[in-house]
Amino acid sequence: MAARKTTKKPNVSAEELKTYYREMLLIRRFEEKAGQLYGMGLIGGFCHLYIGQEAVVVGLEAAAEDGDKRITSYRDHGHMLACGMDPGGVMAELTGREGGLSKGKGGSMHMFSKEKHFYGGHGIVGAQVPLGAGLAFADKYKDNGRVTFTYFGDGAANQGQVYETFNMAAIWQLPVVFVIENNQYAMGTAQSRSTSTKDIYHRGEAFGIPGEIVNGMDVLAVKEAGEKAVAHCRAGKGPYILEVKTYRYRGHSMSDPAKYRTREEVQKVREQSDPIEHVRELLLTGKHATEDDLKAIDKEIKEVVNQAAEFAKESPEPSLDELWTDIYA
Ligand SMILES: Cc1ncc(C[n+]2csc(CCOP(=O)(O)OP(=O)(O)O)c2C)c(N)n1
Ligand SMILES: [Mg+2]
Repeated sequence: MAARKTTKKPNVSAEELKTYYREMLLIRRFEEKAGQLYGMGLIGGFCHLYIGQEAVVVGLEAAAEDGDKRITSYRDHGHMLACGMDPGGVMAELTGREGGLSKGKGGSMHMFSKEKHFYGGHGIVGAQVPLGAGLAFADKYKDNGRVTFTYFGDGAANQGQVYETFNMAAIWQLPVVFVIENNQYAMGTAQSRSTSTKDIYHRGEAFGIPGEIVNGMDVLAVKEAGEKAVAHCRAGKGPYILEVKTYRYRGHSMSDPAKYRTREEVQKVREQSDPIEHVRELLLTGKHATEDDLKAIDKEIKEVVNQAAEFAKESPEPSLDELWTDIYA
C-alpha cells in the first residue's frame, strides 16, 4: 500500500476537502458505534465493519452523478452512508427494528434504496458482480447515460462468476465500473495465500477491459481514478476496473479473533496511511481549517451517530404481521 502523501498540493477546494473529511468520519464513527452496540448484544448475526476503507466509497461517490447505481457485498454500511442513506435507518436495521431500512428483516447485509439507487447488500460472496452487470445492462438498454459501481473484494475476485461477468460486460460494452476493494484479506486468508498475483486488475486484460491500481487510502486519488473510469463508461467504451488498495482495520466480522495477522501490522497502517488523518493533515497544513473547525465537525458527526443509535434502540421490534409481507410466495 502506498504511504500517505501530504506534499502534493491537492487540486480541490477547502469545502470539498471538508466534505470528504465529514463523510469519512461519519462512516468511521458509525461503524465504531455499531461495534459497541454489537458488544452490548443489541445487534445479532453477522456484522462486517468498514473501518479503514472509508476513502474508497467516499472518493467514488464524489465521482458519481445523480442516478448512478451502486451494489456491493455484506461489508456495506459505508456504501449506504456515502450515497446518502439515513444513518438512523441503517442502524435500526442492524438492531433488527421496525425503523430499519428493511423493516428489521434484512439486517446488516441486506438493505436497499430505490431513491439512492443502492442495490444491496449481498451476503453471497461475488453474487453482486453479475447483478451489477445486469443493472448496467438495463441502463445501456435505456440509453440513459448512467453508470453502475459494482464493488467486490480481493477474495471474491477469485470466483468464476466474476470472469463470466467480465466477458459479458465486455461483449456488451456495459457502463459498469468494477471496483475491487483489495483490503488484503478474505476472512482470515491473506491475499498472498489465496491469489496467484499481487495485483488483480490486470485480469481484465484477458477480456479487453482496461483498469488500474488506485491508492485507496487517499480519497483524492480515488476520486480522480473514479472520474476517469466513469468518463470511460459514459463515453460508451464499456467497463473499467479499479483495483483499490485498502486495508480493513477490524476483523472480518465481529466474531473474528484476528489470529492471522499481528497487531503491529494493523497499527503500522493506522499510523502511516489512515485515510481520515490524511485529509485532516491536508486541511490543517493547507490552512483550510483550524483544529477548532475540525473539532466542531467531529462533534456534529458524533451527534448524528448518537441520534442514529438512539433511534435504533428505541424503534420497536417488527410486528408479527411483518412475517407475511415482502415475500415472494
Ligand atoms: C459463495 C460464498 N462462499 C463463501 C462465503 C463465506 N465468506 C464470507 S466473506 C468471505 C471472504 C470474502 O473476502 P473478500 O472478497 O476479500 O471481501 P472482504 O470481506 O475482505 O470485504 C467468505 C469466504 C460466502 N459468504 N459466500
Ligand atoms: Mg478482502
